[in-house]
Amino acid sequence: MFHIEINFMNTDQTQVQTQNLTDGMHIVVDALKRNGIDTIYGVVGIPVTDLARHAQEVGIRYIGFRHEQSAGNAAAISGFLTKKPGICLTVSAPGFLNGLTALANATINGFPMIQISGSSSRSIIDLQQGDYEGLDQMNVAKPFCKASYRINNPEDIAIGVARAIRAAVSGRPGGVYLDLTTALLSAPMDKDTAEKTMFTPIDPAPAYIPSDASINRALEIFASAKKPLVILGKGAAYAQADANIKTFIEKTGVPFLPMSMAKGLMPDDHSQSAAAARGFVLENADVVILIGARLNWLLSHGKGKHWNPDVKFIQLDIDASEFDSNRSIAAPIAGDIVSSMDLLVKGLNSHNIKIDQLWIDDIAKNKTVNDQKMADKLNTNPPLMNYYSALRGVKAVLDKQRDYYLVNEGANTLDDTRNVINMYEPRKRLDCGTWGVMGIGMGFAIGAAITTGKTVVSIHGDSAFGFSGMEVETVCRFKLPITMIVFNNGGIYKGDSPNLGGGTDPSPTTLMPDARYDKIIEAFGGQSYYVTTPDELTKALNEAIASKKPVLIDCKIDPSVGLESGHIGNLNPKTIVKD
Ligand code: ADP
Ligand code: TPW
Ligand code: MG
Repeated sequence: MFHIEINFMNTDQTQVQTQNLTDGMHIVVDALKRNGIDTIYGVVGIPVTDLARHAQEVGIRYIGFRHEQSAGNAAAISGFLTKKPGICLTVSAPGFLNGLTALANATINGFPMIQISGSSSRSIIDLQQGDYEGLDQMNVAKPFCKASYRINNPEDIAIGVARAIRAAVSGRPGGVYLDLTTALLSAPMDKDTAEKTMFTPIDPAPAYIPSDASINRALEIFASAKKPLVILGKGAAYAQADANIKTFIEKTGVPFLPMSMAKGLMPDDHSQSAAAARGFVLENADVVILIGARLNWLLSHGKGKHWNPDVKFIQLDIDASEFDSNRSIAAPIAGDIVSSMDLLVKGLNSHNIKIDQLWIDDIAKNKTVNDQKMADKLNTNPPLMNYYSALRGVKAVLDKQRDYYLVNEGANTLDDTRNVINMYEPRKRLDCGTWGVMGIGMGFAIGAAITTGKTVVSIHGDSAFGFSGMEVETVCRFKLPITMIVFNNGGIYKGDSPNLGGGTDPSPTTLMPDARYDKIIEAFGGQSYYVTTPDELTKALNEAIASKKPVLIDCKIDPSVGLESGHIGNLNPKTIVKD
């Protein structure tokens, strides 16, 4: 379909030459396809428009977005769901930079993705002579991803793609940047020679089998515990060791706590879940088994008043440099979680794990008290909905669903939804992750819908939604079964904060209290609802899911009810002078 223009002396020769020629752009698409890439998320323009067209021509799905950050987030979440790198395609400089936030976020979270950007002329960039969208992208990308490569020659394309794939999925997964120069995309190459360069990497994410000694050491410490606890992280969810994790937990009877995106790896209503006794188990556990979870800020670095100071850690991680990052790890298990769990489960036969019934009973008592507190919060009926009464309306619907994905972003909207909405299946909850980043919502929702073909319910705070809200058009253009719920309290955390200077400008946290986000989807032909009561919300959500079409529900929340910074207000700077 695409013709290469080369000026030859005679017409016959031109025909012969072009028949046998291909070019960098076609070779790139060929290499991606042969590596099993079935979808590209992106925004086109010079110099990658034809690349996207040709990808579509050969049967790769191309999902065009309104902003590269959302395309990158979609690619990242598809990587998390499939263990294959999601691909994000962007133009040079500004498009590249727009995608870079998502690439960095993927790297921090351990999601495999490859951002492919076109770039301008090397010689002009290197001498800073002012090329169209000129930027030294490969070097800019380096601190934000696992690896950053540039392909300069068409004969290196297969190698370059293989390197990018390996870097993204091996070890701790993450983001990779792949720079394709305009010169490369137009570089001619003999078809047969190009064909000979093609290959796909063998075993790109090799198993990493832990030593028997590390498994035995861990099981001995586990067997000595009086109050053990398992913490499941999103690395465990990613690894897809679901059956062995279930066996290990159920066979030993050990209580478990899921990190946010590991919810559903074991069902939230499982009798061994200690989620409702989180504070109690962290303060009291004497041995904690971290399965694909880091001791970062989300676990108070394993230190301080939230933790038993004498706790011993067993940690399963594919990245051995993670051990001792915050606390000494008594039993590091360096390996991939599939292999590690397999050996741990086998090792249970030769170790006598017996969990103290008193520990189980104490957790149960603590859970009962907290469950009651939660039920009380959920059962209030304030005149204007608060987060809990609204979530009661959502829970009434989602508790009956299994076959759907939940995307969640915001502050109060994030924390309260996580605590109220149970997950029952692995890798179904997708959220702000390690950085607590706003704006992942629409990209994750679209990425999940495209990757799985399933229904997605995305719950956004009104501020969070604003970061990627224009992707509603993408949802409608691709007719995706996504129901977006905006918890609209007219602000970041709260909608009723004053301007401390007394002027008429809205406060830093104030957004429009009477904004109607439902009107946005109407512009693109989608279905809208505006709800002010839990029952209306339940009805709207039921209808929305049943329709399998794009729906946006604006859910009016009392502007005065949010907590500053949600559940992490303690992380704000402690300024001496209070206004
Ligand atoms: P959470 O936020 O849920 O606590 P983190 O993202 O902090 O989870 O931690 C995930 C950990 O899982 C990372 O340290 C990462 O190296 C590890 N990990 C990811 N995939 C695997 C795997 N297949 N096998 C072992 N460890 C893994
Ligand atoms: C990329 C800082 C954390 S939470 C939040 C912001 C702006 C929005 C909270 O308001 P929302 O939710 O979404 O309406 P709610 O229910 O509490 O009212 N920029 C980025 N990421 C982050 N985390 C911020 C800013 C922030
Ligand atoms: Mg809000």
